[in-house]
Amino acid sequence: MRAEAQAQPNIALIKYWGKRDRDRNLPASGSLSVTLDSLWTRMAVDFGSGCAKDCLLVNGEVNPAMLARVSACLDRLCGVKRPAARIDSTGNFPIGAGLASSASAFAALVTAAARAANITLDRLTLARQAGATSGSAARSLYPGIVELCAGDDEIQVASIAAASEWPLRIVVAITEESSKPLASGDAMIRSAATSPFYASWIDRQNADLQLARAAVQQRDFAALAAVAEHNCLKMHSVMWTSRPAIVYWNNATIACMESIRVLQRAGHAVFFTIDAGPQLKAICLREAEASVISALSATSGVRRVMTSGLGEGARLLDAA
Ligand code: 2P0
Repeated sequence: MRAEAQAQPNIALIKYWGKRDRDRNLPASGSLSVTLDSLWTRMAVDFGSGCAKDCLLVNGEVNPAMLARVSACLDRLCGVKRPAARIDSTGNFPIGAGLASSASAFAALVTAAARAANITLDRLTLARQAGATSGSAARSLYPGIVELCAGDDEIQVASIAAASEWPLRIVVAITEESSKPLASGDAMIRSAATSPFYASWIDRQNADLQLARAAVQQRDFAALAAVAEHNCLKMHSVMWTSRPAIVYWNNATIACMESIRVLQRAGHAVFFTIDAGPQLKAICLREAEASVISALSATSGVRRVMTSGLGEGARLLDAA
């Protein structure tokens, strides 16, 4: 009746920004990401706690704001006749701040809930269940470098390189710890409805995915850097040209981009990406990591940096 699982967030290098089917939460295009190892969310799901209604605690505090999404995810997975659940979520990084906390949360939730309800599902089915609540969560079921294909009717997800096959490092510059003002799901719906660039953004996603996939297969860091930065800046152009405009950056985000440019001019193997929040994520080879940490830590407005390698997909911690 109770099980606990852990998942790590993932950072997209080719972004998901737009939905094809809002009811089923299907993405309008594929995406490609890296699953982290040192940032994590743990979810314990207990269907035998005896509570009358679902109850969600996040880092020890009751969290009514996220409960509806969590309950809907459990209903989809276990059926509406399931017992009420007590869900305990803990994590070691800021929530709702553009660090993919919903990806790790829902990947861990479906993994724990399926075990707690004694339902046996393969990894892809769990990924589709997680993705139905949070599109990016489907990728956190898988390790290393992960590609999600939009598919005709259902998403497909697969790991295209293990962490050991290309041990990239990720340095996250945290410029703001509080939650973002606009949830990414609502923001991408606004972009689709209002940005004049949205259609061409979606049209070009397959070409970018192909370039990124080939770069991963050939371990071609420069090629991956070029397409990932371009893809990130295109997504933010779509956000900026939405009405009202969606701007997640702050001054420190831009200062961090300049710090990465300085490192690149000095020959370091590093590139940046930015998601629906003001944090900058630097992806680098191991030999560049110390310089990246030092440059981002010294950048004006950076509160702290977190570092990570590539990690495993969601997994059970225990079951009882
Ligand atoms: C990504 N993001 O590919 C992109 C880049 C944010 C920017 O996926 O509406 O929280 O719940 O499916 O998964 C964040 O979107 O959105 C996201 P929903 P989700 O990582």
